[in-house]
Amino acid sequence: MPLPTNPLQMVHLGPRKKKPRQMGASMVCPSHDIKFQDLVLYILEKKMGTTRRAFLMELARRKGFRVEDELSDSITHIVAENNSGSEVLEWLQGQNHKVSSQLELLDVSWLIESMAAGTPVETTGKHQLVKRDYSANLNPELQKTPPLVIKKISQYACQRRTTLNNYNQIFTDAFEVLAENYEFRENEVFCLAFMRAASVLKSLPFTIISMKDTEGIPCLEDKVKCVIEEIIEDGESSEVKAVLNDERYQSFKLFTSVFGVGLKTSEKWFRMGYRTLNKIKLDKTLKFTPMQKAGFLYYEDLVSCVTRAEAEAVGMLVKEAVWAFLPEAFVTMTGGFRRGKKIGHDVDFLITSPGSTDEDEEQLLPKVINLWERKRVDSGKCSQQEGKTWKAIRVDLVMCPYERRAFALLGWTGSRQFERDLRRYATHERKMILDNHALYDKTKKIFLKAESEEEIFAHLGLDYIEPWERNA
Ligand code: DCP
Ligand code: MG
Repeated sequence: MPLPTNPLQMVHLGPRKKKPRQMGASMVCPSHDIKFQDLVLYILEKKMGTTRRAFLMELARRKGFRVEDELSDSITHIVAENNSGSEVLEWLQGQNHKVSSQLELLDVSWLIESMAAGTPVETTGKHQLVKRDYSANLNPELQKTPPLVIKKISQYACQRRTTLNNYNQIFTDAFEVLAENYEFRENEVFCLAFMRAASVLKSLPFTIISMKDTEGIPCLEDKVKCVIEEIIEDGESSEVKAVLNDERYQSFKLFTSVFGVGLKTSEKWFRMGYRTLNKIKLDKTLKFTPMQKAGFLYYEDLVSCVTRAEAEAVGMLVKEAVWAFLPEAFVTMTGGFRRGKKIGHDVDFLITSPGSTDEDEEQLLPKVINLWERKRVDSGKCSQQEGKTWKAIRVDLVMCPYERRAFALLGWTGSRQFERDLRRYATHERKMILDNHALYDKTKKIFLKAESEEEIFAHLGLDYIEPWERNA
């Protein structure tokens, strides 16, 4: 262990077991056994202060951590307090320190939790100031400089890589509540502003901890920044709190949780004075659509999320049914599950078959539904709910002509914000029209063909974004 250069590191913190001591050139240094050989820690003094740094270094060493005084290539973990990822990266750049993809930049909470646990705890998004794989994602030529200086964040979700690892959930959850409330109030402009803001923050490789971190980030309007500022200062947003307590918001949230119920119906029920589902179900004067009837009947099943295992099981049933009519068909799970989500509100499938006729395509879904309907009746699994051994799950089936499968796959994989921005990008940046069926070049006046999603991105002049990076 290198000798401490700072005498404050000698600070004794209460009673301690006698340990063999090591003699230094001019001072006595307490020596501690290193229990965790793979980790080499460096604690950043910036914004933490000398005294606290010395205190934490001593404590960590006593707990068996190897803590270095100086920055060097052997450091594996850098621990900082009150610093954002961008600040730490900037500081490291100033020190001419190479940031490898293996280096962990962590908040002090990780060290404190690890010391409490007596062992290094797993580093997760809540500890990581910078996504660890971030520099590995970059062009190796660019890796020598810290990543944040290089990448300008695009206003388009289709030019950002957004995995499920969200470092700013505290903000994005708040924005999503506000966006939803604006949607319920049919204020599209504000709704979109908060959805875009949530989307851009989900793509950041660090957690925002000060307003300085928001500099250079697109899609953050003043209204949005006010909410960020309040959350940084108070840990919560008063506006979000008010919305969550708002009667209209609560009622709309409840009503739209019924399958088949949208804004129009919610508005009607709310104006009729309804606040609970039970009263609505009992109102004989209300007419429900077949979807709403199913929504009420299977309410509990449908509000509980679909797991991946359930989605896979449904996939087998879909394939079995589809192949009964079109043995050549490809059945692909799309939507959130294709993006790597562990749960979903439904399961989405895209079905396509080489050589299928228009008639085949038109008839497939009715045939599949009909087959399932017959099976359901035969098995007696009608609407009886008592002691039931099955679960109702929403399934979205999309059938498309084989030549259009790439467009359909791209369109049905989502996320919604990613799709919105793909279209917006095509229109505004390329003078093209993109939808779930085709891509039209308005300048050349031709439809552009594509056999794969990669080809569509290439037509649009975009870098390819993998499905799991489309969680915008
Ligand atoms: N989609 C679309 N237009 C629609 C509905 C959906 O383009 N009117 C696309 C974008 C969605 C995808 O299809 O991401 C699947 O829709 P879902 O509503 O099922 O959304 P997700 O699968 O992304 O999320 P969840 O996990 O809630 O099902
Ligand atoms: Mg879905």
